[in-house]
Amino acid sequence: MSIINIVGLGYIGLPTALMFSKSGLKVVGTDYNANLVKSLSEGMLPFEEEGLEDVYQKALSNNIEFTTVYEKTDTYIIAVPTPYIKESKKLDPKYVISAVNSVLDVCEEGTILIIESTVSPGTIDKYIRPEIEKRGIVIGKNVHLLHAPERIIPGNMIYELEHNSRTIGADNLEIGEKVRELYSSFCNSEIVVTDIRSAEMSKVVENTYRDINIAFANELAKICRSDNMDVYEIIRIANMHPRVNILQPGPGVGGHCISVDPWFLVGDYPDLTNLILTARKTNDSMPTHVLSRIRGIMRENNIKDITKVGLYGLTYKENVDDTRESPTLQLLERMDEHLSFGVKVFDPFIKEKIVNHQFIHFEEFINEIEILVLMVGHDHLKNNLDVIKSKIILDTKNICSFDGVYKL
Ligand code: SAJ
Repeated sequence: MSIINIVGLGYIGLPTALMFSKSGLKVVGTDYNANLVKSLSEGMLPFEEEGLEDVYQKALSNNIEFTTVYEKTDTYIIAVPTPYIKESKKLDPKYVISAVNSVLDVCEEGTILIIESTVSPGTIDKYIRPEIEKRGIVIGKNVHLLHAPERIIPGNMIYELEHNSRTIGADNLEIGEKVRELYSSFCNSEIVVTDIRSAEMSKVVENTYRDINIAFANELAKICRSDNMDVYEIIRIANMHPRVNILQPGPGVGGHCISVDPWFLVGDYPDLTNLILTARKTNDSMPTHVLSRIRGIMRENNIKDITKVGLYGLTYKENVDDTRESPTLQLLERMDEHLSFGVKVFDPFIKEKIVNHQFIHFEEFINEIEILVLMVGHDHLKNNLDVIKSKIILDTKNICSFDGVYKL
């Protein structure tokens, strides 16, 4: 193999490109965002991740290239975003389709074309194959099509790229084996080769499983709240059973994966997805549950002014800077719907103002509020527990152990 061209240098494509390059393979990373390409070429990473800087330096010393242009080569990995359409709950494959076409414009005969972007089950058959075939290209001869969905978790990406097992979906086992070998240049765990539809489906099933498990924890939180029981203690004890592993309740489920992928199954199999739909609705109801807890706490403490309430955390989870579908944004949207404006917001990871009444300085934020709602458990907060002690606290992430703290 000559050069691997990774297309899309976002949260998945960039670390993947760096890992291949670190392992000694010749890598070209392509992105249509010229500013991103420029800063990557000048030594600047667009986001932070444990271990990313180190891998980046190694890749730079192995002469990784960043460009806006597609490379003429025989191996491509497409890791462009697959936005989801909020209203229809369906995936929009436009970026994948456009990247596939750009690859087909330049690629060599017999090229290997791997799609890493998460796609809803059936997308490759429905959209990608016809797109290739309408150009008179024979799949399996002129081009080999594969799907290799990623499994890495933001916050621990580099470790997981190396240690998580992977799935390769291929039409042809021999090509699947070849791609398995390619990924084993950095992946030390088992790499399973299967067909493309099973690879698409298993990816979405993994995220759906987690969504359902979190929904169970959230439902338990509501049950325990209604009858004055400690949900954390109950989950802790239940999880001591060797075959029970309940996840943690929280203010909602965000991110571009777990809160999105289950909808693909609901959209495609509406008559067969009662459990999946209920779980989705349960998790989506959590910001409203937090809102009603806030109202109750305001009443109890005789605080009438919503501007005295502050939400800590805007990201979808701890120690990342990604705000997509975040429970705090969902909560703010619901407050707006109820014409309740003025709640204050702070997140140490978000330095630009993206919502109203957002603070950039923590102390200033704390000084302005009476009720502090902990929406995200950033390490920053865990290191500042002394600063928040004097506030009335609603802790949705079970971080504070001091007396008088309200829980979910
Ligand atoms: N959450 C809870 N309770 C929990 C765990 C998570 O409320 O016990 C919430 C988080 O706060 C967050 C949301 O769920 O709002 C999702 O966070 P996450 O850490 O569970 O997952 P993601 O979205 O960062 O990454 C997931 C992972 N999938 C699984 O664990 C099955 C990751 O491995 C995938 O690669 C990623 O989706 C993806 O790209 O699909």
